[in-house]
Amino acid sequence: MSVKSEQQLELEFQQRIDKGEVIEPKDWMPERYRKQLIRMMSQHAHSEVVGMLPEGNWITRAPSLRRKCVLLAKVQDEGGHGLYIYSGTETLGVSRDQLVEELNSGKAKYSSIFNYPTLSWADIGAIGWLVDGAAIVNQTVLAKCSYGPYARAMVRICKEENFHHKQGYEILATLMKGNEEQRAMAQDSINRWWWPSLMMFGPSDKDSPNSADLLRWKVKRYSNDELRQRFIDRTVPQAMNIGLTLPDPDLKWNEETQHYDFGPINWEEFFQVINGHGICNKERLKARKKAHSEGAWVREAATAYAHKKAGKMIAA
Ligand code: FAQ
Repeated sequence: MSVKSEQQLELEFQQRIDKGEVIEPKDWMPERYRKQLIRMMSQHAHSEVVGMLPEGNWITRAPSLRRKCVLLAKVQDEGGHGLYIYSGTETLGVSRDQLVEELNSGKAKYSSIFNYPTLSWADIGAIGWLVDGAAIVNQTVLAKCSYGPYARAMVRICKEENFHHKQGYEILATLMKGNEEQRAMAQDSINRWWWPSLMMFGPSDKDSPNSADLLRWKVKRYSNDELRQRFIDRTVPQAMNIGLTLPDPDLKWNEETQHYDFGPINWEEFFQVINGHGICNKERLKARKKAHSEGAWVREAATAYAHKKAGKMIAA
């Protein structure tokens, strides 16, 4: 029996990708593909979990029982998304403990957006509308990515994110129908969240070191800039509908390109945030570490229970 060379395996792998086949955990894959997926998926899982913090901050202060129930459900959904994606990442041969350790030690990245503070109730609307809105644009495409477990996790996650998106928009639409102070609160929130939401799509294509590999392997189907543009085109009319002004004087419809033109993004701010120097980076990490150590007894109890159950099954 002839043994295939690494080069031959890579060639066949790329042919499978080009034909649109889905790669499953037990299939052969290049080590770089596996590593890129672990990097991207674990960052995504961490983002879902850290993303619970800015909204969790408002659960006790939601303005009505209905708002409180909806927000509680949303925050729980985000925790669930983290779990699906951690489980998906584990299929690549890395343990969740290892990934969590990387997050808690400050080594791993998570989305820049969650390093901004939630200063008012309107920020909960802005997160649902803009942050979940951006996440949907990105994740709808990831639901067709080449790695099966990640793609399948995205299908369910996108359904839930759509509900999050609508609840955020509804919060803002309600505030915009309210008094002057409520409208000002909504506008102030959009002024603060618009630009960081655009940064969620990552650096511009020319500064994105991972995109070439990810596009070739059909993990990404569109570039960072293409998805950012898609989000802007979709979001501007929604802002107009409820009377919000997006804080960009250069934003205007371009008949020729059939897209909205927009002003320059502050990439210096983006790189500061992803390198640990955003407004809330330290606070977020501290909160995650505290939650992890306070949850130790739950993990120990679950492990003890699992061992006991396994022992009984062996004995039976
Ligand atoms: N924040 O070469 P690229 C959510 C890093 S989920 C932090 O372009 P890539 C749900 C990047 O990791 C939001 N770091 O990277 C929710 C890389 O660093 P590395 C999360 C960022 O991977 C809603 C370096 O910059 N979604 O919101 C960011 O090709 C509401 C160079 O960048 C996902 O993770 C950033 N924004 O493209 C939860 C989706 N952008 O690792 C709660 C999956 C870039 O080389 C409440 N991920 N970096 O040291 C992706 O689609 C991609 O990973 C991108 C980045 C597009 C984020």
